[in-house]
Amino acid sequence: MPAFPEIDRIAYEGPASKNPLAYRWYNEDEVIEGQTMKDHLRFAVVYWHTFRGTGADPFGSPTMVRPWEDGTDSVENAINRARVAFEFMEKLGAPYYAFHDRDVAPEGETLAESNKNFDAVAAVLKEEQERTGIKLLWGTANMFSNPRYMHGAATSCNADAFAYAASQVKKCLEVTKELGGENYVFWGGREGYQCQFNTDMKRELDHLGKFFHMAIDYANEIGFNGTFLIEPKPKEPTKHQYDSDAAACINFLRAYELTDRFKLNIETNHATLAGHTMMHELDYAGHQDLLGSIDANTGDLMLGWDTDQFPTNFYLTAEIMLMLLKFGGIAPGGVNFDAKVRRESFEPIDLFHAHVGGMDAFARGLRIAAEIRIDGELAAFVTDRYSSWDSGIGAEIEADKADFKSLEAYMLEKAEILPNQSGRQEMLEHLINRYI
Ligand code: XLS
Ligand code: NI
Ligand code: NI
Repeated sequence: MPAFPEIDRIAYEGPASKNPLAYRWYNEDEVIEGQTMKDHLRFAVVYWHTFRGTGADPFGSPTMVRPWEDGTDSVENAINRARVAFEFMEKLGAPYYAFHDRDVAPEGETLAESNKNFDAVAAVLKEEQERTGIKLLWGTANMFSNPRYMHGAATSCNADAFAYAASQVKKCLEVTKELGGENYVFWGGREGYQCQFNTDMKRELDHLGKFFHMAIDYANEIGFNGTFLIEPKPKEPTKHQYDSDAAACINFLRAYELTDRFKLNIETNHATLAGHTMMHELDYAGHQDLLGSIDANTGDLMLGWDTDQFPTNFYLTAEIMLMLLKFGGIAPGGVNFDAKVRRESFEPIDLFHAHVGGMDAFARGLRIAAEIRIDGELAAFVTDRYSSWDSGIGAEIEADKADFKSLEAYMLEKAEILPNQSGRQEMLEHLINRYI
């Protein structure tokens, strides 16, 4: 029996549609900049918020009404839920999904039992993938919920926690490979500290580097060729997370010689928690050629934690899409909705409203970004702004034909420089609004 009998496949109805369960901007087969919208956006649904989110918060109990759940933590319930998840994604028209090992299958009494549960559900996931053509964007291991990880996983003070985490990642890599996963993510929720007085930071970071090398070695051994992704986040649940932002992650990847195989999965709400915009984080990772995928959500600027809301702001999605287009697209990553419905939006239908709105906001962002690029005014402004580097002394500096002595000689002759150009910030912000 279908879980959403009243919902058909969500259709593209165009900008004039007033149907809330239709796409006004996301027309998956429409070609923009030489590629279909589907291939540009590579939307993914997350299993954890969408199918495991309960609506509980630190002050209140679960609120979500999910008629397909039988209330147990059984494998049978997990399998039934997997069928529901695929019905949902199929009706939405989402080409990808992502999970943590413990979202899809219940944790057992022992590692062996957990692995067995995971295999049983993975077999159904595979069947559903084959039935629907929906693919796995990435897998990841949950190394933050269980109390064994209270001090961290790879960065724990307890070597046994490292060993357990390694075993969990080993299994999750095997399953991700079996399901054709295109990437594998590490979000270091507890890889950080609460108290520096009890922390040997150097030792913890060395262990983290070692852990990632072991992951690469094992992936090579089993023939998993997907990209590894680190997901920056500055805090929550820890006071300080080692993967605090794109720049910190990249520094870590370089220091531990991991850039051959690792890239970043950048999340909007994590960027803002780090005091950056999403655009900043994407630009930083992108120009270092380390942009791998994005977790598409948004925070609430009134709140200081990871609210993981669905993105609806065209301004934000246009900025993100400008960056993705600038760096040649997001594949083999995707636009992954690491976002949850509010606890007051407790009905199953709200899952559709949330995703349809998020996908459409990104589709609109893609259209806006493409128009800005076709018109070329913004790019021309930036090119012109740096034109002093295209000839004369600027070109000499860039071509390594200058040194401090030659620059001094040049300046002594020239005597002074003039502030020759306005930054035109207000004009450009106004220009962007033309397209929104
Ligand atoms: C939490 C993270 C998490 C990762 C996957 O803040 O965003 O959901 O995406 O472990
Ligand atoms: Ni998050
Ligand atoms: Ni995330």
